[in-house]
Amino acid sequence: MTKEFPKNFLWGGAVAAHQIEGAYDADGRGLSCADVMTAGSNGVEREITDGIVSGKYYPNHEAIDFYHHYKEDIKLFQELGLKAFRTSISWSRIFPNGDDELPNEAGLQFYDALFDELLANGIEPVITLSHFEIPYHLYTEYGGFRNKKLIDFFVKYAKTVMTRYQHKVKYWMTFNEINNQADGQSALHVWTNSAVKIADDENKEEVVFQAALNELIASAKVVKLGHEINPDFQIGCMMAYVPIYAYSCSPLDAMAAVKVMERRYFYSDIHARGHIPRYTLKYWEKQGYQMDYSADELQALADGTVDYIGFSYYMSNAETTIAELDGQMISDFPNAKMTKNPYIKASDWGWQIDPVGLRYVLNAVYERYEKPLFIVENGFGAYDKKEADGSVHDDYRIDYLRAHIEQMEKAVNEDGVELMGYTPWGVIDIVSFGSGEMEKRYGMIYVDKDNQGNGTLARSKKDSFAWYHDIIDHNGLEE
Ligand code: BGP
Repeated sequence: MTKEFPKNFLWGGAVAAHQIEGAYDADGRGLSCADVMTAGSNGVEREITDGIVSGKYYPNHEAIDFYHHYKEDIKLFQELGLKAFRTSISWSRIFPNGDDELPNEAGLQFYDALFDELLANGIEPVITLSHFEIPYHLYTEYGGFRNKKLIDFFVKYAKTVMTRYQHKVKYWMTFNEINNQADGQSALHVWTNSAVKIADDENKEEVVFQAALNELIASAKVVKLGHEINPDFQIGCMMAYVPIYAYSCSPLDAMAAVKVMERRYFYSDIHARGHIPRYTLKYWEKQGYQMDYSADELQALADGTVDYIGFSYYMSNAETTIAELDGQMISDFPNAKMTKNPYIKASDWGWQIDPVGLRYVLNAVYERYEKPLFIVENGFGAYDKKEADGSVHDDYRIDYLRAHIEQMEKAVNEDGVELMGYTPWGVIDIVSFGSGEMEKRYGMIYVDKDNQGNGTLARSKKDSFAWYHDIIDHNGLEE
């Protein structure tokens, strides 16, 4: 017996343009912020360079060269049984500098060909407009999304691609994991998400809030515009949901967890509800932040609420105890410190594996917004070992995915959550975003390439390939 998912459930796989395509300077493409990050390794963070391309190894420049291999890859996706494929459009393929007057026709043609190939193989494209890459020129020239001009550049870019692909793409998302810049923990996230330039003497948090608000305004304008271009479009946001549990049953810990979650919900609260939440307005007031927004922009937020909530889910986290926060009051809380959760295990990269956390998120978010949900990333990054005969026995990945699908099924069939689909991350091995390494692998399809960039780029199937094929075939897990 199968515990089935809804009919037309979008079983798929997900990637992002700069982590898969390579061909970073082909056919008129401009540099994006993501192209000028070096690889990190052994816990060293990726370095964001001054944009000079020679003399350094940039993992995204070739990636897995999907730009030239997409036909053979889509054949494999079709064999796997995918019903949906999530990728992003590289903004700098379309507008090489971001502020160009006319789009780059060769870039537009690449995505025409890609979407045609997917559709010919019965695979629905699910498209993110900005997945951690913004034209580099918009950073150097304008200081990124802190500058209101970027709202217009983004709207123009979105209008161009939504018009061009209106009969090929139905499912869209605006900014990938927009809430990852929430606490500014990782410079990489701030940099690739909003490409924001911050002077040393500025209040970083205030600048990032302004950039995020500008992105949210841009997103809302695009949602409205997209519905005018094609009323059948389904346009969502894309959030990273990492539930933060209270460290203990102390009421202060419980309250602290609420406050830190608000910091992450700020983004989807605006996307889904169309106004700035009261807790953020209070926080800005308390901090004395002078945020720049007009009545027209507030109206744009209200007019451009999303159709669905797309999100990634990899792990959960736990809050430190109040005592460990050096006696900070809850109201000072936003700069949360996370601690290891003794109830769950972590991956080699310290990501805490928590399938029940996915059911928790599905329930919490559905209750909060009552809009359809779409899990557009979930997966297990691991070191894979390729055997002499080319096989990869990735039972740990199968275990991870199965456990998460089990919880998803409970959320749908027992809790009544409306779930559109599931596109596990890195259905084929690609460059890792966090480390820039190839050998943090997520795929069901192995790609022969190592951390130094050596390899034939040959593709081969891992054990998880046949396993996932059966899941899709049965529309769920067999008991
Ligand atoms: C998300 C991003 C992806 C991605 C994934 C896995 O944060 O949206 O771009 O790569 O996480 O992260 P990593 O590649 O660092 O393992």
